[in-house]
Amino acid sequence: MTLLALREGGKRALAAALAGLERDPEGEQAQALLDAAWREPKAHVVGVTGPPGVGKSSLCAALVAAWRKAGKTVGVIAVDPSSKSSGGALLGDRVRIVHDSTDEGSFVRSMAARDRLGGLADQTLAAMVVMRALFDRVLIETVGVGQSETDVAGVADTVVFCVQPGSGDSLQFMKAGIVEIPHLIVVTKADLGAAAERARADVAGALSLATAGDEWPVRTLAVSSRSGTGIDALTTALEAHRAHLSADSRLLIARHRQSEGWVAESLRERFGREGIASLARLGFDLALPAGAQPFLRLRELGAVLAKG
Ligand SMILES: Nc1nc2c(ncn2[C@@H]2O[C@H](COP(=O)(O)OP(=O)(O)O)[C@@H](O)[C@H]2O)c(=O)[nH]1
Ligand SMILES: [Mg+2]
Repeated sequence: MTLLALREGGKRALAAALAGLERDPEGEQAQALLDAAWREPKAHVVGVTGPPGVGKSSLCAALVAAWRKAGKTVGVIAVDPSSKSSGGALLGDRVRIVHDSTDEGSFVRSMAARDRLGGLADQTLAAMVVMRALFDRVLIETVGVGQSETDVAGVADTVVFCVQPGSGDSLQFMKAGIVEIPHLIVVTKADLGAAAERARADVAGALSLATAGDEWPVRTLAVSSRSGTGIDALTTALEAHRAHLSADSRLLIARHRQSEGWVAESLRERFGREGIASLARLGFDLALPAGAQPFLRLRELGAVLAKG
């Protein structure tokens, strides 16, 4: 399916294209679509992460509603935390984003995390790239277990980390440098009262000097998806980060780094460390030339390694 056909075919066409990508990700059609979509990024890609039950799905639903009201189109990728080894849903958590399925301007795709190390489904990147070429905003919900928070940083422009009032654990991880510092920290369930504001102040205090790379001071907000409190402030903060990224080519640089990391990781998964080492011997390196397309690059380097 071509990008043009996708633009004209609406949600049905998109669902079919994503199914095709999952079925045969290496196929010629899939690769052509990915290359084309890669060249035409449109959306601001926002990753929403945090532990199960913190309120990510509810927050995504609230963001979709807010953006739709503002006339933006939104694609959502919800990564299902269930895995083969846990045999189903983790802590009873299922990805559930309540939205209007008849709305042509929003689209929700659920994906199983499978057992990929790090927690983000393999197909997430491909789906993100396609949806990024179609919508104004792309949201990626992923459960934060262990290191998987850092994983969403590999696909999102802006990372929102959700913290529940009264739980200091996730914050400890960040302070200890176990997970990367997100761009925005959202204390959820602000309708629960003073605990939320206290949690927000605690987080803000603890991270007062923290920056999420490229000089972006981390912002903390208290939000209630239930009452709607703080949702406007959140969309405003997201726009502010988007504007920050747009300046000085930061967005281009960040996306380039993400692609480079993704190509390296994919090659490592397929060919192991020895494979990577032999690339150097053959005179190739993992650095992605400026402007190079990651899917194409992966095919090229993969072909080199497959030949041996
Ligand atoms: N009081 C309150 N409860 C919320 C809010 N957002 C989510 N919840 C509840 O928290 C639970 C987990 O929400 P969910 O969005 O599924 O969390 P997820 O597992 O992080 O995606 C559900 O029972 C929600 O109803 C909120 O803003 N206020
Ligand atoms: Mg959820």
